[in-house]
Order: sequence, then structure tokens, then C-alpha cells
Amino acid sequence: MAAAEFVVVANRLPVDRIITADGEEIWRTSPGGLVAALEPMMHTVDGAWVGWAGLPDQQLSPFEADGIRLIPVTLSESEIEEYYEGFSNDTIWPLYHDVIEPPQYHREWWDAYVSVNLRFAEAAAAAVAKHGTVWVHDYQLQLVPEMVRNLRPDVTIGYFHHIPFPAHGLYAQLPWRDQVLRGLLGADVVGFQRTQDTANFVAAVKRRLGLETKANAVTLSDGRRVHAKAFPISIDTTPYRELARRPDIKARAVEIRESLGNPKRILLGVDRLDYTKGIRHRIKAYGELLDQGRLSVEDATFIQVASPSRERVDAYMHLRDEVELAIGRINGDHDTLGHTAIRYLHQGFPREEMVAMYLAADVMLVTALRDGMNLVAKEYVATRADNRGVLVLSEFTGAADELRQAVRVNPHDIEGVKDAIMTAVEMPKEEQARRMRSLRKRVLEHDVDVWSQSFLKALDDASHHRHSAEQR
Ligand code: GDG
Repeated sequence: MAAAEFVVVANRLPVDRIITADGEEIWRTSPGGLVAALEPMMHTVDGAWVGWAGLPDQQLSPFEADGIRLIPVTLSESEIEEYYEGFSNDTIWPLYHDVIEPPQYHREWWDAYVSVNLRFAEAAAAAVAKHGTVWVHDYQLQLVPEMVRNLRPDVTIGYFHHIPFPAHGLYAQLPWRDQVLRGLLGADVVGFQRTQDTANFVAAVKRRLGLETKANAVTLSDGRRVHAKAFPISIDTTPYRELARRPDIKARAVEIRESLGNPKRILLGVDRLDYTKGIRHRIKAYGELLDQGRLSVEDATFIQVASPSRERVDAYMHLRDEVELAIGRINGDHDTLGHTAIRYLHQGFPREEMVAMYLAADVMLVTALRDGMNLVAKEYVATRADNRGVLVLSEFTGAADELRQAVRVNPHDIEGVKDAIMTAVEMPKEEQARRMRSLRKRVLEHDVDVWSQSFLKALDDASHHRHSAEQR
């Protein structure tokens, strides 16, 4: 395969393996956010994507799917356990989400993380053209920027961090805290969701490595500069707006309401089943409103979509048990033969069905305890061209920095969540419209294209700066 000008490196390749009816194996582009964000660009530049195909021990040669060149990285069964489920999802994920669950620190997991990061870095270094660009994504690959730089000092390197970066008091727990910072500092531009994440990273660099920092630019001992900056990610709004206009999807939204016995209000939560999303807090608040008679099941039915996630990690198994126990109790106490309190769906749905649910929902509940951005909040807003519906949004999400006209909540404050739900349920149409118009303006004007263009512009500036510094 010829060298590529632009190489994306992410844990997962943007494809899923499908076995067709006649037993043939094909790869289909997965509908995930990052593909949607980068796909247009991948078609215009000479690009390649390095990532894992999602199954253990698969030795695959580079191939092409939907016009994107894919370079698979192999992971063994034990690497999936130690690098992915272990260090990425049971050490870094809880630590970076403010220790909502206790992070597990295991030296073997770290060793696997280092060796897998090196494999991704080597694949990227082998794929990228002279003076090309490498864009690394997310917390599974924090060492890759430095490793690529060591292998290929000629290339420009960007890194985008999709999850929060914690305050130093928490970050300092990580036994490999200095190595991770040095890994990230291999990039020319390190992007975060929020300005607070950026500030936390720069503060950690200053305190741990004693490097000079000025206006979020870090100067390394060899004089090289690294720019840290917030680039709040967004969604491709087009499919949401288009689906929301389709008569069959509007009809489906009406059907969803009917199938629930026509409650006066529908509340909706859509999350991966993850302890960061505040699902338990939301259920508790709603359950208490029913217990106290402030709501009845005829007034408000709550649909909770909890898509299966990380099911082999202990904390996720416990969470599932707790959520299902709590929902079972509330439904047992409050359901009638014609109405349910919580319609719980531990399933993934096609996007058409998600949009029909967004259209049916009078109140969207996003009560994450910590969330890098939260795209569900933006998808709901993009869908509501009718300027109806209320977004209840946790102030601990990245989205809260932008979506100022949502009903804001502190999800830890159960009384506050209850009041916010009542405010949303009772909000007059005019106020819904006023708030939704402003939310929509923000999301439609700052879509994923704006996000990727602004990151690439920063990377381009950094690369010019570096090359002119080298020539001086
Ligand atoms: C990480 C960060 C950051 C969920 N269930 C179904 C389904 N989804 C889709 C949603 C949304 C996406 O998955 C979830 O994105 P979020 O942003 O809400 O959360 P994470 O998965 O935790 O994502 C997060 C993001 O990266 C991007 O940087 O915002 O903070 O944690 O698009 O719609 N989609 C379909 N069926 C489902 O059942 N089709």
C-alpha cells in the first residue's frame, strides 16, 4: 500500500464485520460518531485509518471499505482483557471520570497498554507519507503520539481526547502519570472537549514535568512547542434533521406514544449502560416523584434505552444489576395494567428508531455524573425542528458549556433533579420553543464539520510554525 498523507489512529476501525445470508464475510462502515465526523475528510485527502477490527487474534491485511483505506492492528484475547477492558476501561476510564468507580491499577495491564500502543504507533509510522499528518484519537492510545514522533520525527501529530481530563489531585493517583503526559506531549496539538480539561492537562504538565507553559502552549526541553486547546466535538446534524422530517418516522413517534398508553408526557434517557451516565440518579429521582404523587404513570412514562456496553468489566455487571433491580421495584410499585412507569430497553436500536424516540420525547434526560461531551443531548436538539421538547442537562457534561438554554442540573442533588423534571414536564410551549430555538442555533452552527475543520486548522498552523522554526 502506498504511503498516506493523512493517517487516523483510533482504537477501532470504522467498520463492523457482517456475515451475509450466503455466508460471505463483508465489512460495513459502522454508523459511529467518529466515522461520521471524519468520513467526508477521508474521501477528500489521501487518507488511511489504523485500528482494531473488533475481534481477537485476527490477522488481516490492509483493505478498503467504502473508499477508506483500513490498516488493521491485531489484538490477542489477553491484550483485549489487559489493554482494552483492563487499562483503558477499568483504569483510565474511571480515573478520568472523577473516580465515580474506583480505578484498578495493575502493572500487567500497563505493560499490555504500552506494547499495544507501540503496535498502533508502528502501524501509523509505516503508513504515513514523508511530512504527512497523523491524527490519534482517545484515551486508549495516549502513548501513541510520543511513539510516532520517535519513529517519524518528520510528521505532524495531532491527538484528540474524547473524555474528560481530571484535576491534578485525581490524576496524580495514576502510577504511570508522568509516562502518560510524555506520551501525549509527543503531539503538536493536544485537543480536549472543554477548556477545563485543557487547563487540567496543562496544570498536570507543569506540576509533574516542571515544563514551561504559556497560554496553553507547552515548551519542551528541546524547544519544541505543544499546543493544548479545547475543540468541543459535535454531530453531523443532517441525518437527524432529515429523519425528523420523514412522514414514516413522525408516524412512528405517534405510534410509540400510543403503545405506552398515551401518557401526557414521555421522558427519555439514551445512554450506553455506563456508570458515568447517572442512570441510577435519574431513576431514583423519577421513582421518588411517583412515590410522592407529584407524578403518576398516566402523567409521565419514562423510556430508558441502555445500550449494552463493556459487559465483561465487573463494574458494568454490577451497574446492570443495580439498575434492573431499581427499575423492577419502581415498576412493581407503580405500573398499572395500561401504563408502565419505566420502559427499560437494554438494546441497541437503528438510528431511525432513535430519532422516532427523540421526536416522541417531551423531556430528554441527560444526567451524566461526568461526560466528555454527550452527543445524545446534541442529537435530541438537532431532531426537534418543531421547537418542542425540553432538554434536562447535567452541568458535568461538556455539552453544558454550549447548551446554555437547557434546564441545568447537578445530578448528585436528587431534589434538584426532581425539581428539574417537574419544571420540564410543566414548561409552557412558548418557553420550550424559545429555549429550543437557541439550543438548535448553537448545534446547527457548530456541527462536526466545524469541529474537524478547526482541529485540522490548528494542526496546520502548528506544522507551519514547526517547519519555519526548523528552517530558521
Ligand atoms: C464518548 C464520550 C463524547 C447509544 N445507544 C444507541 C446509539 N447510541 C449513540 C448515541 C450517540 C452515541 O451512541 C453515544 O455518544 P455519547 O457522546 O453520548 O457518549 P459515549 O459513547 O460515552 O462517547 C462522550 C463522545 O465520546 C464523542 O467524543 O461525547 O462524552 O464519553 O451518538 O446516539 N445509537 C443507536 N442505537 C442505540 O441504541 N443507533
